[in-house]
Amino acid sequence: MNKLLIASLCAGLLTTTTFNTANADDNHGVRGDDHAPIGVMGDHRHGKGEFMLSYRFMRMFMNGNRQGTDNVSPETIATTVSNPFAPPPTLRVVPTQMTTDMHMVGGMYAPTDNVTLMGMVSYINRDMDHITFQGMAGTTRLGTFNTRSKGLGDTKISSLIKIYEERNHKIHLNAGLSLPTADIKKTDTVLTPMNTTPTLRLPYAMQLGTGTYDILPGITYAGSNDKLGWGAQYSGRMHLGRNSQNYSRGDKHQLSVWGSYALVPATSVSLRVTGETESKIDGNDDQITAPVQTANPNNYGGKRLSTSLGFNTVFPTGTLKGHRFSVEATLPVYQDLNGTQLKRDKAIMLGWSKSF
Ligand SMILES: [Cu+2]
Repeated sequence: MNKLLIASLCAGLLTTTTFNTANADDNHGVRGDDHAPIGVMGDHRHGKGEFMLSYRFMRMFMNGNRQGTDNVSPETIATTVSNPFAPPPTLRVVPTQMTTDMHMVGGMYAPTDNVTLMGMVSYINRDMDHITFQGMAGTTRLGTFNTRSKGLGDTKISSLIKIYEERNHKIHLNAGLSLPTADIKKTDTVLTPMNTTPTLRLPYAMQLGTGTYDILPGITYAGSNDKLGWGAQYSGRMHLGRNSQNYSRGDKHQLSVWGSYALVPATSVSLRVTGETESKIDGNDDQITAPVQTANPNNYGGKRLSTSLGFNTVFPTGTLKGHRFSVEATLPVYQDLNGTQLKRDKAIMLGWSKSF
């Protein structure tokens, strides 16, 4: 993963230093920092009649467990955390790590200078490793197993509406809706403490969407001068009612603040800090009852702070003219998690986009 980031950075630096950068400012829209770091969604608008196509790939890792801000071992969880679906009295299956891959294809179109419309579909691949402890009590490990789910994610549509714009400062509203196009009834085979391997509905964390229509409000500010760019975005996700399985994922609020420096006009590096809060799940799916932390709606959400290093380049000339390549690597700084949960580890996002 680190090699991938370094390779992307080197490739970007190499290509941009070969360009004659003196003319780059003549070519409207080729600044690297015209876009926010790739992890920020709905960060920029387009001019009337302009289209943009984009592809993003994100890989997120989770590793090890935490209660609040304290790390906790699988043995401690298996012997001390009570199981709401008892018996057994405590949790006997403990997740140890998770990888989520997300492919996102997006389109943008500006019917007027004041409004840009945006849509995004995604394909998600989740993979979680677990330890199963033997029987009703104790710390004897029976074995390990892995569950997987993959498929279409929820679909997002939104409008970016201009509030204010002058040469160096832009503000717009983000008004979005998430459509429940993802499957929330995924199943897989598990290893139980009794050494059986039934196929069960997977816990909430392994499902591919929320199952609800969600509103996605936000406001975005972006500023720039000669070499520097900066910006901030609030974005939220509020769930409308409960889904077909009688629960609602926790509402989310996120604030990102970033700054960027243009190495040459077409290429910028960025630093971003993101804080977010997420509530626990409301209600429950009565098909999800295994003795594992992820089956308990209270073991979701919390407060998180992360920092991201990014790179953004758009080719000003040549056969790749107008093609933008971006990468952003994220590390968690602080995580205060509700109940008992896997904690986030590093994440990386790669992106391509092209305006027409
Ligand atoms: Cu765009």
